[in-house]
Amino acid sequence: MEIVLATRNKKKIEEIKRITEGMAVTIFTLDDFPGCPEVEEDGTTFEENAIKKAVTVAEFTGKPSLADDSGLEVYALKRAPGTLSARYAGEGADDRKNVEKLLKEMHSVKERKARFVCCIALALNEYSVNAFFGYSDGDIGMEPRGLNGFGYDPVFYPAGYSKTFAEMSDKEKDLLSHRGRALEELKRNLAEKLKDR
Ligand code: ITT
Repeated sequence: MEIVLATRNKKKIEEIKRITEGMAVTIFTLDDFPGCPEVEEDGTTFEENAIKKAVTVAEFTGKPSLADDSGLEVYALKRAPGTLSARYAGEGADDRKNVEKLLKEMHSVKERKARFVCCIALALNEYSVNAFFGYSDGDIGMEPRGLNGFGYDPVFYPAGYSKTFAEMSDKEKDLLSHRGRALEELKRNLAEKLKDR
């Protein structure tokens, strides 16, 4: 099956390619489809945004499309940054600025529980779309640690571990991550569908 990844985030592309390795899919990216419209992520949930991205790209390319909408929910901050994770420190903010803002907001916060959420939407065409979810629970650290990964990885300690996602190998992160888990759900669903045929 051919699938177009509906994301412009290079780190997400790397992770999705890595996790789907071995599946019978040929992956295309938006670089293969110049002119694909930008999607305004104005949904209030991860699911709404993921579906909007996948459907827009499936409609434009005429191929099945897979989108990822994800983010960090910090309980003490009423689940912020949530769907605004990529733009927490403002439009066009980079990972470093977003992490800086998060640590500033949390400088006197003792209760540091958080979770990463990932919604993967697979649109076979503009009429047929399914969403899959993955979660990763953990705590926010006091300062950034580690150089791997992206986004909030340097300040996220997955539950039961004393190192951040950014201090883990790719394989370790994929096994524990919200994205790894959402893609496992998708794989399970595809396997079930093929079995029923
Ligand atoms: P696309 O919409 O083009 O896919 P984006 O980066 O704008 O790219 P989102 O709107 O889904 O994607 O925002 C995701 C943000 O959540 C991302 O930029 C990070 O700040 C954070 N995030 C998501 N997954 C993460 C992960 O595995 N590790 C660290 N931070 C993550």
